[in-house]
Amino acid sequence: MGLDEVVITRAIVERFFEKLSGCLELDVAVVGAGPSGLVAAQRLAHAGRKVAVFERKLSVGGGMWGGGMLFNEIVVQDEAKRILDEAGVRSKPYREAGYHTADSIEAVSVLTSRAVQAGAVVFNAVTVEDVVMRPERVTGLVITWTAVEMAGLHVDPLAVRTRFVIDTTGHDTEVVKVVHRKVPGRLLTPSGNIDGEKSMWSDEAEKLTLENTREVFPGLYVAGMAANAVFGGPRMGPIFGGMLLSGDKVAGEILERLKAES
Ligand code: 48H
Ligand code: FE2
Repeated sequence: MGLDEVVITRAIVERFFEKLSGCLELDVAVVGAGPSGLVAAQRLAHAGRKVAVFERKLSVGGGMWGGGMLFNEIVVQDEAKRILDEAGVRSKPYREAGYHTADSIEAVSVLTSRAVQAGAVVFNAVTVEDVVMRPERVTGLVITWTAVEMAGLHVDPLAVRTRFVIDTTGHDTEVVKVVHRKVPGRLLTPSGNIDGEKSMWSDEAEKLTLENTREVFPGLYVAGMAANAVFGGPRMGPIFGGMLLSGDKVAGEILERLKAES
């Protein structure tokens, strides 16, 4: 059989657009494919929900590839080890009780493969630049190619509709920032504003990450590092248990909401 460049091209174009048009109306849109976003997407998709993940970079995994300061091992605490176990990420107990380590490359690749195989569709190199709002609720996302953003081209974006959005964009908490800019003072934080991330305090930060994983504006949840950045919690350093547990928690809460609202 002779290979035909145009058949190859048509196959890519058709399959991509099938995938994209299948994701224009979602149950949940996850913004950012770091550890918290990947875990949330996996759990939601596994429960049969229509989920897409939009990731600005070409690669998924966010800040997990580099472990701590590029030493490619991650640490998780006892409470979070079950998430690595359930996904099939191997970990080793450290000699101090309560700490476990895992290879960060294995952690990213296995969590990604679980999410995708559960049915979450990942769109890489796509940046979320705005939200769709009906006055009192976030009802969609405004997306563009990261390449367009990088080149500074004046190109109008496209939109997807979704019942819930999860901001898992990490330290920059980009979706919440957009909403805050459009409707200042109206976030569901104590101040109504973005309270800002505090300095490192691992123990407190890991607890608060879970507490801060919640709805921050109708239709918009925040999870992972973004949760502390929005609600004024400290950073935790390179311990990833809170990120995994936060992704798991936000998925559980949204599954309840979807059930209640349908
Ligand atoms: C599309 C976007 C956009 C956008 C950003 O930072 P992440 O790894 O996120 P988390 O919260 O799952 O994990 C945080 C962790 O990596 C970390 O930084 C920790 C634990 N720090 C502790 C400390 O003390 O520093 O991933 C976020 C992802 C990235 O891949 C971004 O490229 C992506 O979101 N992203 N994608 N549209 N507007 N903004
Ligand atoms: Fe970080």
